[in-house]
Parts: sequence; structure tokens; C-alpha cells
Amino acid sequence: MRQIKIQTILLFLVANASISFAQNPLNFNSNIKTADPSGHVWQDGKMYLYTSHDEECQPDFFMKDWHVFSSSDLVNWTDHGPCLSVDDLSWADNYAWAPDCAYKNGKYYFCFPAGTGVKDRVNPEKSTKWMGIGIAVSDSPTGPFTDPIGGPLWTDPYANDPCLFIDDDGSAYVYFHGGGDYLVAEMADDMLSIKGDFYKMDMGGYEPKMEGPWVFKRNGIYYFTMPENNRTLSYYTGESPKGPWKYQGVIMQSEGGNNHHSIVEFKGQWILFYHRWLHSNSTCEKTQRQVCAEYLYFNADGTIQEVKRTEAGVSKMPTDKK
Ligand code: FUB
Repeated sequence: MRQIKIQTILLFLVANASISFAQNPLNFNSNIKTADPSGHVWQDGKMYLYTSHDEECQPDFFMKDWHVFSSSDLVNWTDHGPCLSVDDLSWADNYAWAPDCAYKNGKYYFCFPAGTGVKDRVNPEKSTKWMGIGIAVSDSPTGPFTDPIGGPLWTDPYANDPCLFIDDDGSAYVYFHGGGDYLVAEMADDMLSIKGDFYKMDMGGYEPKMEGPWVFKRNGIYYFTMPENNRTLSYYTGESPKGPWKYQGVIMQSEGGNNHHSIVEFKGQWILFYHRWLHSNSTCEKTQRQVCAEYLYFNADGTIQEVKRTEAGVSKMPTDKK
């Protein structure tokens, strides 16, 4: 009898350990290093995470492909493998950087930055690096995606880190930081080109350097979020997808290296995905990037509460959803 009791207690402890153990960085069941997470919940209710892929000890952000992961509980993840690689592109051979994805017209549109050349950090005038934004299409959220244009959406200005946002009326927008400006362009209905010109948004007079913008809508408020100076996650709010925007403050403080994020609602709870520079699971002397997640809470007036990095991450759904 006593033995049965002990076994029952042990079973209970093991079962609970699986939901309370640290979930950061996210466990993708391999040693893969990922960065730049873009989270989306599609029709099947699962979370899909589109990430860039850091090669072990890679130099200067030379990156070659993108991965898709999916999960029904944010704890157990399936790696669907590379959904696109620069080898599939005729116009770029490197810099498979921060991607995004959107669903429209019954298809999935994977929007990605890629490029060629090299950056000369000592003599910048000798740099040959160029980056542009492409769009690839698939019938499946996990790809494989194909590039129907065979080129970037535009060649000037130089651009990376696109964010795709589809408004409630189906209008699609692409956001990026180009030439020091906060730019947006409307996508054509077929999502394969932009409609009209770039629009320089009114950021209320506060325009720090940034990359990796993210736009979402909640209770009629538009949120424009970004890593300020590429490191501190902060946000603006507005009444339209093109602004004007009002700066509201910090979501997550900097911890040194670049940060890149996305914010998405999952089962009534808002989630912040981001990456950290960590030594864990690395054969490399340097820290490497790995994707993490935290719960994110709104105040009654729609402002966002500051998020702290934790080890537990999203291991246990909170009961006080906001
Ligand atoms: O991963 C390469 C680049 O680093 C991304 O495009 C930026 O957002 C930064 O995370």
C-alpha cells in the first residue's frame, strides 16, 4: 500500500514537472538556434512561429534559411523544417533575416528580407551589401514557399525586417524602416506587389533607430511595436494602420544584443515572442540567439505592462487573462 502511495506521489510530481519546468528558451527538440520569431495563429487554432535560423557560430549574420514551428500549447513544438532557403532565390544568396507571414486569398504569404554582398565594417564605403524584401507563397502554413516574382518587391530603398499586417477589412500593409524613415506601403490585392508609393508615417516626433517593426490591432487600437535602437522593445498606439502614432513607452528592457519580437493572441492570452543571446546548448564561444516567450498583459486603458524575461516563460497559462 505504502509503495503504491509513493508511486502515485512520484507520478504526480513528474506530471506536474512537465508543465512547470523552464520553457525558455523554447524547446524545439533539437540544437537548432533560432531568432526573429514571428508568431501567428491560423484557422486551426495552433500557434505558428516563423523564425530565422542562426547557423552555429555564424559570422556577421550570414544566414541561409527560415524555419516554421507549430504548437497547440506553446510547450510542445514541431519543427516543420526550412520553409524557404536563399538557395531557392534567384536574386539573393545570403541574409535570410527576420521574416513574417500573412494569410489572405486562401494562401499563406511569407515575407522575408534577403540580400547579397558583404558589409565592410572597417571601410563602410567598400561595402557591397544590399538587402531587399521578397514575398513567397504557399497553400500550407508550413510551406514549402515559392517565390512567384523572382525578385524583391522593390530595389530602392534598401530594406529588411518586414512586418505584414492585414486589417479587418482585408487591406494588407507592409512596414519597414527604410533610409531612417518609418515606412509603410499597401500591398496589392494579390499580395505580389505594393500599391502606390511608400508612406512615411508620423511617429509623433520620436523616431529612434530601429528594425523589426510589428503591428497588431486590439479592441480597435492599432499598436506599432519595435526594438528601439534594435534592443529595447517599445510601442506606439494609433487609430489607423498608417498612424499618426503616439509613443507609449517600453515593453521589454534591453539586455545588450539585438532583440526581435512579435505579439499575438493565443487562446485569449497575449504572448510576446522574442529572442535572447545565450550560451546554452552552444558549441560556440559566443552567445547565440534562441527564441523565448512570455505572457503579456494590457491595462484597462489599452497600454501594455512591461514584460520581464523569465525562465518559466509560457509553461502555465495564467488564469487572470487580460
Ligand atoms: O537576424 C538578423 C537580424 O538581426 C534581424 O533581421 C534583425 O531584426 C536582428 O534580429
